[in-house]
Amino acid sequence: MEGCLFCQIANKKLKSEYVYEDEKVIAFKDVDPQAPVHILIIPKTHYSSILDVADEEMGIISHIHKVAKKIAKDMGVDEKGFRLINNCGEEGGQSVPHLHFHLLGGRLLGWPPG
Ligand code: D5M
Repeated sequence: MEGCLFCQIANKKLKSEYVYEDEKVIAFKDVDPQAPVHILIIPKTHYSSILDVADEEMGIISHIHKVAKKIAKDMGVDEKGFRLINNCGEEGGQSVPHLHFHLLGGRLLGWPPG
């Protein structure tokens, strides 16, 4: 989508530190890491949030989880554990309106989140 930051990263008009790519998703390092491993996994198709994903399109969410599992293994955080988070909307803490999942690991993560 025109003007969308993560669409620009997905189509490489804006460069990022990519760690994974396939035909449906792309993953890159978060510019403001909150943990030693902080990766964003996004669909290449623009969805403003999870609320925009139609029931029949939910396969993309399962695919993102599959990719998260692979990245967690590749980055060596699978054994000690990691967190996969989707922030949705203003009170959910979403600041970029293109669906994304945060994969965080490499330290003990607190709960509940702030
Ligand atoms: O998360 C949005 C995340 O996106 C936040 O952790 C910073 C990150 N971000 C913002 N701009 C960039 C670029 N250009 N590269 C990589 N990461 C970026 P949210 O859940 O919406 O608050």
